[in-house]
Amino acid sequence: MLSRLNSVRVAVRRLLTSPEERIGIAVFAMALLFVGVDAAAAHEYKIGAIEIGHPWSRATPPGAKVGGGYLTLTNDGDMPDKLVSATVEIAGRAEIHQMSVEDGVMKMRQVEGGLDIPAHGTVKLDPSGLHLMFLDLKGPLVRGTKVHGSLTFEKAGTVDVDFIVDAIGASPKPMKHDGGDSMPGMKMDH
Ligand SMILES: [Cu+2]
Repeated sequence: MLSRLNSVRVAVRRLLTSPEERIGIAVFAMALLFVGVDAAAAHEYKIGAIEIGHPWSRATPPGAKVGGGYLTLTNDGDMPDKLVSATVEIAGRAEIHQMSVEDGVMKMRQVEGGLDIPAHGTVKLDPSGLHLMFLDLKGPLVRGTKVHGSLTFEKAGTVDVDFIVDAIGASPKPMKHDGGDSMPGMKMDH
């Protein structure tokens, strides 16, 4: 990565004379670099009419027994489908959870009977709502690694997926949820 940037810098220095121009181009090159990193991190799968966008998880602190799994499910088909189960190698089991806030207390409950994915609809699992809960973790989820797992849909069948492990605090939304047994005020409603 650095060598790529350095080679850009060298090329830029050859072409430009003023420091302002150099800085402007360097900033632009950096921006391109980050876009590149982001695109490389995104990954997706497809089975039947179901597209699975960027399965990811968050690193867990040592000793944690639970973790979360997040992804986007898009149904390109004319028939509704359901996510009925998930597995992940590092956990004893995985459940589909819905998080909600009731009377100021964050609660999680299992989604009974599978998670509906409407025809031509998209369902997002993220740290602030619906998520996969990895239970009985056999080891920590380590940032930068991948965790092998599978998703089973009622109609589309089963597909193997890798969850990319991001930082502990990584979240597309500001709300905190570490899937955690360490989080004050959170009741695990299993
Ligand atoms: Cu949960």
